[in-house]
Amino acid sequence: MTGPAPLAPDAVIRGAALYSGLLDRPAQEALLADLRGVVAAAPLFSPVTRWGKPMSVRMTSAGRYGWVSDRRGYRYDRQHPSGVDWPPIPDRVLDLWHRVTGLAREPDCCLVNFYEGTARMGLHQDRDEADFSWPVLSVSLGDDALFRIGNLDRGGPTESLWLRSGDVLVLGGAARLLHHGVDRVAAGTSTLLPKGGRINLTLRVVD
Ligand SMILES: O=C(O)CCC(=O)C(=O)O
Ligand SMILES: [Mn+2]
Repeated sequence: MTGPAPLAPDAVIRGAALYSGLLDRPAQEALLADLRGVVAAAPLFSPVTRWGKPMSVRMTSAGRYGWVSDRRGYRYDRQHPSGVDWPPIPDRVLDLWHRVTGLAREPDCCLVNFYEGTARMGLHQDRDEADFSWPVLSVSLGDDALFRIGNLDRGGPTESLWLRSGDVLVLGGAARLLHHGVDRVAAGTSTLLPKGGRINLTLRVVD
């Protein structure tokens, strides 16, 4: 691993590194403009679980791989469900990854999660990647989200924190495989998205 040293976090919660307000409003707006381009090339879709249950989050991806879930299960795919390649990860997103992680290696996937209304994400581990020594970096944009972080096993005590627009969270090292999820999004807490809601970007090295 080469490159500049990783950035020092503002807080560490169960080993997860939190960079509060790392992106100021102009940086958030610039990222949002980039994401509009991603969504134009690879529209948001509503994934279903292996059991056919719709997920409440709509999603798309950028990069060599995108994360998809359907009746065939969860996996990384080279193409959007429509059959088109995923658009490239915007340079601004890659710059943020390099700046925060200090890694020279680029992420393969930038998952874009869009939370509207009562959308949430149940406790899970990110474990569809080949090598868990690479960190996962996530960016929050828009309304505040109540994020829950737990343990390597499914049960046990958890801690909750509010992720706000411009916050960056890194799950790396011993925290890489911690269970985590989003219990709810607080409508009207941000003016970034004209119609409200929350966008989460999750950057991962896949293979
Ligand atoms: O929305 C978030 O903050 C978390 C998203 C997440 O955990 C995931 O997409 O795997
Ligand atoms: Mn996750």
